[in-house]
Amino acid sequence: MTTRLFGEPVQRREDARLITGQGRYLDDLGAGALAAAFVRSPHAHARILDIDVSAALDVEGLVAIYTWEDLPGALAEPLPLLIPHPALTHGRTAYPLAREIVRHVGEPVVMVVARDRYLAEDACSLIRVDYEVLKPVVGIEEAVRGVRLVHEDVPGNVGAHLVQEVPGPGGLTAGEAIEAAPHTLAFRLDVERSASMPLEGRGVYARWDADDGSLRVYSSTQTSTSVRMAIAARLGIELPKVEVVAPDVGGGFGVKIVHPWPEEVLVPWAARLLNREVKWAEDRREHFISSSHERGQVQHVRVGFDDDGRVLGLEVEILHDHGAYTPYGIIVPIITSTQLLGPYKVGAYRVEFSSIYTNTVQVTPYRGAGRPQGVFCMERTMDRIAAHLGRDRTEVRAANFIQPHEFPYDQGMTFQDGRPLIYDSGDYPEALRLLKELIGWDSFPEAKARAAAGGRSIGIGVGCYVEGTGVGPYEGGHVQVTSDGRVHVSTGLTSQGQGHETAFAQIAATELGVPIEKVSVVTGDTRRFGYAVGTFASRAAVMSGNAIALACRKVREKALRIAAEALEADPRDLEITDGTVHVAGVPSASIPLATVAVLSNPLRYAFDEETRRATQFAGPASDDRPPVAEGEEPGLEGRDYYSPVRSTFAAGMHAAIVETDPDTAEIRILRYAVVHDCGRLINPMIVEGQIHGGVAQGVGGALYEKMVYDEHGQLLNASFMDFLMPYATEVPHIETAHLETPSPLNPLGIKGAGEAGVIPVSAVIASAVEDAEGITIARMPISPSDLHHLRLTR
Ligand code: MCN
Repeated sequence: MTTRLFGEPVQRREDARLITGQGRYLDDLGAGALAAAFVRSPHAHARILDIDVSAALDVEGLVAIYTWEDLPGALAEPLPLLIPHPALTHGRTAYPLAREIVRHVGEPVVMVVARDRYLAEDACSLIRVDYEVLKPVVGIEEAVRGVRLVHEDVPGNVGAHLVQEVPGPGGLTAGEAIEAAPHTLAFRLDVERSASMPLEGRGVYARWDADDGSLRVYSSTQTSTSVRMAIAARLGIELPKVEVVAPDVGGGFGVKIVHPWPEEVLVPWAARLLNREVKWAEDRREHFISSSHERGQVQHVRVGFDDDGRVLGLEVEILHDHGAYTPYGIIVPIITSTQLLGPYKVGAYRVEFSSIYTNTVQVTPYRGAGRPQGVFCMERTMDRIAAHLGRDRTEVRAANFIQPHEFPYDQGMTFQDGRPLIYDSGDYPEALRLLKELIGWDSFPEAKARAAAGGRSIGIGVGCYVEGTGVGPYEGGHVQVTSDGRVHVSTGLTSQGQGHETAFAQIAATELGVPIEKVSVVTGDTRRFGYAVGTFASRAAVMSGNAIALACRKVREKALRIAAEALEADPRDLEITDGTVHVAGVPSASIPLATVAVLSNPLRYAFDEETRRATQFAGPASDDRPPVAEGEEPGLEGRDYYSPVRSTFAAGMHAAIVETDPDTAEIRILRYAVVHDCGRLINPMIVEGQIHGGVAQGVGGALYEKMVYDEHGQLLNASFMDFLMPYATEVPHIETAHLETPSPLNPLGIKGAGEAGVIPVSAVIASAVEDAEGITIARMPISPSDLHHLRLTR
């Protein structure tokens, strides 16, 4: 049995539970609870004139109906703007229930509580809301004309405008560098909207305990501690009286970071008011029209470059479709604009974005959070430079790479928190070499010629990215060894399927020298760990992983101290393997960690004769010292936090070979290769699983997914019948190679991996389809009909 499990492909221990139906998701809880349902706006933009609930009052089993007028105190205020920014001059958030105006189809207007969901929906259908329908603003182009306004007090529909400039050598501006460059290009790119689409939608279930005035809330969330704070503040309950638990969560992919969602405060409020358990579980249509979307951007690019393809100046202007509200600030376009440069150093850079309101579902981060759009922009630029110069696409990329000796590398950008964006480590030339080898880049021209001779058209594409991961401010870990030798690990952030139970157990087992079977892990339960930020931005491994390691080191240090006393040895001579502390090289001089845990608790030792006999070691010292020495605590446990100065930058490169059908224009991915660098790997099998899932979502963004709004602001494809997502049959086999350049920023040397797979896929597929077809692609996704159209206009 080994306890050195860091870096091993340990099978995910949570999977047996999750794939055999033993998981406990939100809707598995609260079987007898009252059900909430919502009347949501059928209009994209309208004034509410009247709400008539009279017909609904006769519904048998109806318990309550609430509109904005019923909401007390802080609950009646707009939902919080979570990440403010000075450039967000006109941030706007929704009310939990619409007040006077609705700004997108799906905005909640009335909450109904009834005996069950059917009755609640029946009552909803009988409520008449009288609207004065206003003309909606749909699409970025219409929004920027500024003729019609989403928010009357937001001129031009511009919520935020931000410019960042990095001068080139000699202080040249990007514009000047482009003018002076031997070659220039200018073009427009479009990326369509998509959305997280977790298998399990959002949901919340609340129990009020009137006896002690406390609230227990279960939420399918990525941020249980923040939901807890929001509920306490909005409902005016003392924080210690509110507990929030994230049960098993069936995917989040970003949409469940937003906090609080209206339902997350309304359902607990109703539970308290009615003194009954209340539950709401989102249905798929609600998820389409009432949660959030992402990606939609228009980008205008101007680039100047030399004969080798080196970028001398780059200007990018981004129009970011923000939907109706900005609860998560402008983090998405900030990420696009600051991380767009990827692994490249360019001469001078100017990026400008405007965050635009439209009468559509709000935009908040979805896996990749702004990076897929940025990578699409930069990688399209690289391909166009290569095409212009007639150079190999990988050569042009290599000519622009930041070199390994140049780290830490400052891109000159300022991130959301005002801090500089500095890449900590990486080896981009080596990653590209590995990728070319893996996909067979250099021999592809022969394969392409052979295919062409046989009447087939195939193409190869490439795309590179970096990703700032492990963002702060902090995360914590608590580790306790109990007298049965078991190790209980808890951290406050939540899990949505990332394999934390396994990876964090691997870290604890390695640090403490115990078998992994002895380690249990709890996440997302404010009863166990109250201080946390949440799971997003590929941060859990870096943040909680390091916090747990640090907490384990505290426990280990204490265990060695106690064991040294019992064994009459020097702690420096001790090591722990397989759950036993022993003197190095003298296996007979040993003491089980379980016994050390017993010795650490004088209460147990003093009162339990059996324990005393079983341990065979001296109890607390018999001299004049108190049983718990000064500065010491009973128990074998430790808590620590990890708080980094800045993010650590993971990186990767993907390549794909596609085949396009000459008749149907169908695009098939024949091969897909990934080289990925997330620093030291805790569990390569989990990381590969994360990459596979990400690539699958990326394939959706590249070939299928878009939100189709009509001119009235109606989402026409708001169901899985109409919104195309890739099935397993459309996801290619993914070949993966890992490169490990440890992060110098954290004790474990790790970088994040959870979003990596999705980020470059659109860029890679565009690159490959272009190569197969000899056309120019400027918009994703690309469907067979899009390709057909491009063929006609080539
Ligand atoms: N890991 C590792 N070695 C590393 C880095 C990570 O073994 N060097 C492991 C981690 O231990 C963890 C997994 O890989 O088990 C992902 O780690 P990390 O990159 O820290 O990402 P998070 O755990 O913070 O997860 C968030 C990330 C994001 S931002 C989205 S969106 C996303 C994703 O993870 N949503 C997911 N992956 C998802 N996977 C599932 N199944 N469901 C989601 O909703």
